[in-house]
Amino acid sequence: MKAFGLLAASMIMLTACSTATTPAAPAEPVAENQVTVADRMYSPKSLTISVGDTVTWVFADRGMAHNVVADDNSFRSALMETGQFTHTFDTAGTFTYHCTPHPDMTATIVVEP
Ligand SMILES: [Cu+2]
Repeated sequence: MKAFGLLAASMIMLTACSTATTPAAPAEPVAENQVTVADRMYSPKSLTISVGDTVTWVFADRGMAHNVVADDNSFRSALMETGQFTHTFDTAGTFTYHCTPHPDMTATIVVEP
């Protein structure tokens, strides 16, 4: 019985493993803690990270420049159509930010302790 249980457990693990290694649908790889700036919006609109994590904003709205400006001015990027901006969050809290030319473009980074 013990051996059967072990076999069943390893089969479950094998199943889980093969599921995990199934190639994902062909799409652009999305890095951890990444926000895409495209189509006149930030995506995701709310991102939850941990203290010490670095967020990368990837600008990809050709023909329209955006930036990333913290409402408390703790971080600010240049105006960019393409390129990347990174910021490391060293304190916990909720950080709202916006785009200077498009004040309706807003999003939030939640930094958990
Ligand atoms: Cu903008």
